[in-house]
Amino acid sequence: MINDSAVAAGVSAGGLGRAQLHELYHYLQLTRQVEQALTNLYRQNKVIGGLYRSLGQEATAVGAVYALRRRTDGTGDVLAPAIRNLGSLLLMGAPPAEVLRQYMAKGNSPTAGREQNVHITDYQRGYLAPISHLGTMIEILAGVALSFRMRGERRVALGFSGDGATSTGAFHEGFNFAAVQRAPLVVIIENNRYAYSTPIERQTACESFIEKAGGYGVWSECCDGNDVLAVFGMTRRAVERARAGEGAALLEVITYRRKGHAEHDPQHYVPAEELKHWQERDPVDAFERRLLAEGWATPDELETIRARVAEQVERARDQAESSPMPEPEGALYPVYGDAEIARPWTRLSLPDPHLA
Ligand SMILES: Cc1ncc(C[n+]2csc(CCOP(=O)(O)OP(=O)(O)O)c2C)c(N)n1
Ligand SMILES: [Mg+2]
Repeated sequence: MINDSAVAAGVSAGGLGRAQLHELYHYLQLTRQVEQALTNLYRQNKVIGGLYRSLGQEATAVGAVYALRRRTDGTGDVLAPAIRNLGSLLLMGAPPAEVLRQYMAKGNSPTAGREQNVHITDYQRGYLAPISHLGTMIEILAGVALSFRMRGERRVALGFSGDGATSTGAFHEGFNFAAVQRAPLVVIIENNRYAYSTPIERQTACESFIEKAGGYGVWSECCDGNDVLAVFGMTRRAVERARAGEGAALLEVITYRRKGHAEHDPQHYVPAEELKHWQERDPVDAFERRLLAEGWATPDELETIRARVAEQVERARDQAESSPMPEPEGALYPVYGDAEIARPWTRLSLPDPHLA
């Protein structure tokens, strides 16, 4: 079972005011409800490709990205999400309808149907599409963070990595480089216990992933990934250090992947009691209980937020469903960044074999 002793205990509201706490709840609900809409669309064969759920992990994406300097003009912090960080894109400013169009591969989606799910780059909002090869984004982010440092920009790069992705060479090379360069890179290892069907016991001989931080010589912290305020507080500390020139940080959140690797995976390898244990630690329910118990929100206020989100998601879904699929010939360009193409097959100025 999960090593509970690695989970830091005791957090406060982290200096957040009532409106900010409500905003966090809004984004937790938005992430969950957008994903629920996606699940329904997937079952209707309207989602193209796999659907990788973040059910039970929403607090990680939401809490962490809330600690970033989020801008929409290309001057803010930069994020590289992994497949289970849909919520992080919503926080960085992606409208739900745009996200749904992307998952449905619509012609007016950010990649016009060429890419799936969170594989979207937006330099203005500050997020980079993940490269599918695990660990590779840590190398990319090491470069992004180094460029911030070299240009004297007080910006930070934040990357998510699964527990499985930490076992790649790319993860090690990228992170070590950032550590040595004292680049402002914060990496959050999302320990959700599984990589496909491989449990963490077969992924690492360490008790906790942050034990590896000593080997890199960086600052580290671990927290309960299902506690949105703990994730926010931990990430904020790492981001502030990085922004102040104190270098990279390796963070770990303890959470759990409540669904299979993707919707097609019935997760037969998961013991039922393990699922039940984590269902009872649902991050959205836990935050709701906390908001009420501390008097940070009333039941009516929470109901209003949930209803507003439901309405927003329904509008987004209608908009995405009524969007057109891409034109088939659009797949031929712009593949290599060609600005203008007379005929798709002439992009390298080669003789056209069909006309020869
Ligand atoms: C280098 C590499 N090896 C294998 C894969 C196939 N693959 C995609 S996701 C995945 C599991 C990832 O597990 P983890 O990093 O723990 O992330 P999680 O799915 O739990 O969020 C694997 C093995 C890949 N994309 N890249
Ligand atoms: Mg995992």
